[in-house]
This record gives sequence, C-alpha cells and structure tokens, in this order.
Amino acid sequence: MSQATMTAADKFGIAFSIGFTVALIAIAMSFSTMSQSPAPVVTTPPPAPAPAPAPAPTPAPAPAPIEEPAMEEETMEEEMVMEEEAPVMEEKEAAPLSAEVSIPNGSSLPGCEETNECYIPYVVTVSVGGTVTWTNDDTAAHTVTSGTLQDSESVGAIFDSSIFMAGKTFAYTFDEAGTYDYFCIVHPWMTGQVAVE
Ligand SMILES: [Cu+2]
Repeated sequence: MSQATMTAADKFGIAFSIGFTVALIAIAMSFSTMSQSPAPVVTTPPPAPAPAPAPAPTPAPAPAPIEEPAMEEETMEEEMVMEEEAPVMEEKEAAPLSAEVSIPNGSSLPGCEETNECYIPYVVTVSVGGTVTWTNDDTAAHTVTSGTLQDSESVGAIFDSSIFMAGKTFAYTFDEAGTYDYFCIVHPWMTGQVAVE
C-alpha cells in the first residue's frame, strides 16, 4: 500500500495524533503555568534601618576676635605698675666731713640770739669724724666753748677755743655722734649747736 493510497482512516488517525499531542502540550504548559501561578512569597527583607540621620553639621564657631593688642597693653600696664611699685631708694644725703660756721659782725651786742644768728648757722651738722671750723667775722673777740652756762660742769668739757680775735678761726673734729651745745664766754647770749651724725 502506498502513501498515495492512504485511507481516510489513516489521515484521520494522523490528524488526531497531531491534535492530541498539541492538546497535551497545551495542557502541560497550562499546568506548568498554573503551578507557577502562585506568586512565590517574596519575603521582603525588613527595611534596612534608616541610616541614623547624620548629625547636623554644627556651624564652626566664629573665630574669636584677636585680642593680642589688648594683651600687649595689659602687659605694658603691668610693667608700668611694676616700675611704679619699684621701691624708691631714698638716699639720705650723708652729713659732710667738714662744715663752716661764721661769727657775724655785731654778735658782740645782744639781739642776735633773738633770731639764732649769733653763730651762723645756728645748728651745724657734720658726720662722725667731721671737722667744724668757726671764723670770727666780727670786730670783737669771741670764744667757742662747749656746754651751757646753766651747767657749769659742762663748760669747756669737750672743746674750748678760748678768746680768738677778729679774722681768726677755730676748728674742732668730732669723733662721736651726738648734739653738742656751745656758747661764747664773753657774750653768753651767743649760743649754737653742733650735730654729729
Ligand atoms: Cu662773743
């Protein structure tokens, strides 16, 4: 039997086979689709924790104004204060090693004692070891006698020039500190002092 002579039954059988196969495939495909239909449960991962908000950038503090000039001024003020507070050395002028006293003209008459001008200066100062020189600038004779007339024992106890004439001088060196009174024996109102420091 040749292909040209296939019977109708044969043709039907072939067609049926093809159709059946196609149907099976279609069903199979549908099944596979159905089996896949339930969408796989997609487990959504927990949302990633939101990143911690970045700390707001704190604005940089404005730069402090430069105060160096002020500091320099303060330093200068401190230095000035220190200079002001520096102890000032008060140097007391040392007494001289020599001094002069004048017996002025007219001292032989009372009255010069009213202004302490019978010996000028009335108080003469020298240092220990210093020498005082008296000059008779009057026309009369005088003395330079230690002590006071009121204390007879003191009269001339330390020094006494005795009478010396006009234009003459008398000198005495003092080796001990103290205040020495003296006067003129001829004119007892004439008094003076020597201060030895
Ligand atoms: Cu005198």
